[in-house]
Amino acid sequence: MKKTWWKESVVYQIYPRSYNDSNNDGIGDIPGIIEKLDYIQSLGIDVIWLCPVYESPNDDNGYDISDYRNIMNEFGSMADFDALLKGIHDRGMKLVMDLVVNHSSDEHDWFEESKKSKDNPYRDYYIWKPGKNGGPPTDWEAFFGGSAWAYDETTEEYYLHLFTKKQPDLNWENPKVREEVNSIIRYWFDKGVDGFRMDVISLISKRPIYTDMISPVFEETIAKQYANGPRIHEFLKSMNQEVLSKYDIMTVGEGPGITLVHGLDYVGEDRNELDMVFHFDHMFLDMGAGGKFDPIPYSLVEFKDIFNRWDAKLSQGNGWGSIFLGNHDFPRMVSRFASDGSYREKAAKLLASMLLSMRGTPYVYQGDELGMSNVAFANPEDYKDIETLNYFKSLEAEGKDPMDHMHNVHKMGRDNARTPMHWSGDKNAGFSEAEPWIKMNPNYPDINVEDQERSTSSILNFYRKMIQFRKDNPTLVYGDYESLQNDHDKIYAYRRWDDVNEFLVVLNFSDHEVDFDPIITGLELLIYNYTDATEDLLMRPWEAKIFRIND
Ligand code: ISL
Ligand code: CA
Repeated sequence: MKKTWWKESVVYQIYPRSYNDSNNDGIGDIPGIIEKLDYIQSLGIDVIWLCPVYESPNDDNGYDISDYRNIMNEFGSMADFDALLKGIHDRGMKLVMDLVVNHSSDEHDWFEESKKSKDNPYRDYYIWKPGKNGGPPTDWEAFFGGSAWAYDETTEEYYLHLFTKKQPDLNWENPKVREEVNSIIRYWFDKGVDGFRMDVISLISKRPIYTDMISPVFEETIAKQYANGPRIHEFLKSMNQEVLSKYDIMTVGEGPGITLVHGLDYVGEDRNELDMVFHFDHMFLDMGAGGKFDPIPYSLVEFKDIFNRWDAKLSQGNGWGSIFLGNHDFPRMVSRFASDGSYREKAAKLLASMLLSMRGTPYVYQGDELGMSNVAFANPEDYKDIETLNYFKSLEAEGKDPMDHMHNVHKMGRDNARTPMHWSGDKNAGFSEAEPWIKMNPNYPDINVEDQERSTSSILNFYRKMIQFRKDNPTLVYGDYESLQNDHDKIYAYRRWDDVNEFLVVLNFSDHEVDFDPIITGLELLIYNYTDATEDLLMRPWEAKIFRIND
């Protein structure tokens, strides 16, 4: 197992639109992030992952890029970006950006050209197919609903878009596309950027024959028809060989459809492809047959089993994992995996205890360090996310009233994680003097940085303590991992150890008091989320304890 900086780092993810608005236009921006670099550094963060800031028409909030080498005007200038990068490096931190190259915006010059004619030099930058029986080439569904094919009148063909129709899929079979991507990567690495999170990178290799969906279960369609295509590893090896390997950088691939079977293929130390991946096995446990907007309760036993199996698989091949429980695409983790009622504070600290004591690089999503929770806007018009807006449209197309289905969006919508950051109890939580691009979560007077800075027992200060604890104990980075009593449906308990330390982490993922017996002696309590915690193992609701085992 090679030791390296990105394995020892704690990553902080910023969704720039919602972080801090420096010029009071209601939209977060890069100068706003610069204003907060001291705060981010004070958490003990090593790496910032910045969601897309490139030119974009914002159909999918920056994940539809129209110019890969220029900064979106709303976010600032290239000079602002250069100042941000310098500010991050001056504080000893690193910057990882978001590489979105499975698709571009339909407003990118390449697509403007490609759709002009069938013999345009850029035609094969995208995936064009003739229709079939008067309809699209296949019955594929897009991630955000509707057909994955859009018809173009000019050339009377369909183009593929696995996401919105303003996000046409790039054709990676075309060596020119692969070279364009290598050149984009070089451009940002030569500016000093320290790595990329690669958006839906598991989807870039398409199967040569386009056949109809083989399964009504969308996750299966993703894994077997959209992701893990025949040339994916060839493309990633080539990208690594030609560009990535020439810089001291980190890469993490976002991998819809990457199941345990494929896990090591992308990140095994001997694979020379990516450093880490985000898989989603634990992020679909609470989705029923109807997908994201069909929420069901999740099982802790299954949740633990997924973490156990991924850890076992990756450590076999000296691969490395990413540990995350939330990001800009999912509901707030304290609401989703824990409890955002009277136990919210305890539950947020319990999740932090897990996130920061597991094997793998932890990813902290902006606001989770405060225990920010889901929002429940009353009106469909308050929602901005294209995925949610398409869900409302699909309901209306079935003659249903979105107002009767708001609970599904309240539970699972992506805007839950996109309401602006809570800096203070002042107007708009100090995010902006102007009306923010999306409504605030009304609970910001109770959940904000300014308040939590003043309280030693706040969630914010618990994150600082846990991050420091992880840094002081490399056992939590490189040590072994083994969970206890896997069939326990309330307690997640596991050991982390190496030849220096042995720790026991005990987390009560329930509203119930649980008398837990780990059958281990010599326990010394080090970290706890109830201020009056004791060394016994009568675990109160959402109680977390981390012990050193002094045998
Ligand atoms: O369906 C999912 C996982 O299988 C969702 O997490 C998500 O839509 C998917 O992972 C793709 O997410 C990424 O690409 C999208 C963009 O909307 C998301 O914000 C981005 O994280 C298209 O670029
Ligand atoms: Ca702004």
